[in-house]
Parts: sequence; C-alpha cells; structure tokens
Amino acid sequence: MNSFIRLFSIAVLLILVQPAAYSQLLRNTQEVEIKTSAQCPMCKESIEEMLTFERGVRHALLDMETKIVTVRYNSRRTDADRLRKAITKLGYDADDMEGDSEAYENLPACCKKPDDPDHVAH
Ligand SMILES: [Cu+2]
Repeated sequence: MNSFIRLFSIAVLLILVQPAAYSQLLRNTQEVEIKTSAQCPMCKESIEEMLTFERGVRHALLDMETKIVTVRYNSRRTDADRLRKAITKLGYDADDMEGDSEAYENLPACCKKPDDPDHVAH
C-alpha cells in the first residue's frame, strides 16, 4: 500500500509539473523564416539535416517552391543570426548573408546558383 501511495504521488506530481515545463518550452520557442539559395532536393536535405543538429534547433523545414527554410528553435540556446550563419557555412545564402565561398565552390553542380556557369540542372 505504501508503495502504491508513493507511485500515486509521483504520478500526481508529474501531471502537475509537466504543463509548467511544457509552457516554459513554448515560451522559449521561436520561429524564423530564412530565405536560402537552395536549388534542389539535395540542398533541402543537407540544410534541414545540418540545422537539425544545430544547437537549440527543434525543427527545420525547407520549402522547395519558395526556398524558405522555417526553423523552430529555443531562443535561450540560439538566435536567428546564428542559424543564418550556419546555413552560409554550407555555401548557401541566408537572407542578406552570403554563402561561404569555399563551401559554395565545393557544392555539386546542381546545387550551384542558376546564373552560375558551373550550374547544371538535373
Ligand atoms: Cu542541391
């Protein structure tokens, strides 16, 4: 009986504490839309995957139509400029930040910008 009471009070405690933790989580959650220079599904995949492993990021989804990546992140652990910077390190532009030129050079031809002579469409 004693252990039942203990289990019961732990359950009650969890039910009481969880919404508080959850609302804290929601409060710190921010969303930003970043315009990228992604060209193909490969770009989409590598940008999304990189962002997913980036500190503070909860979710990243790149829309191939608009090339805009929507990133949900913990504002206590990262910020929009840090996310933009991470995207430029892959060689892609992020809003006003230009992609790292060395990383850009190393991108496959299909991932280069359409006005680039090196660009090859699929
Ligand atoms: Cu690509």
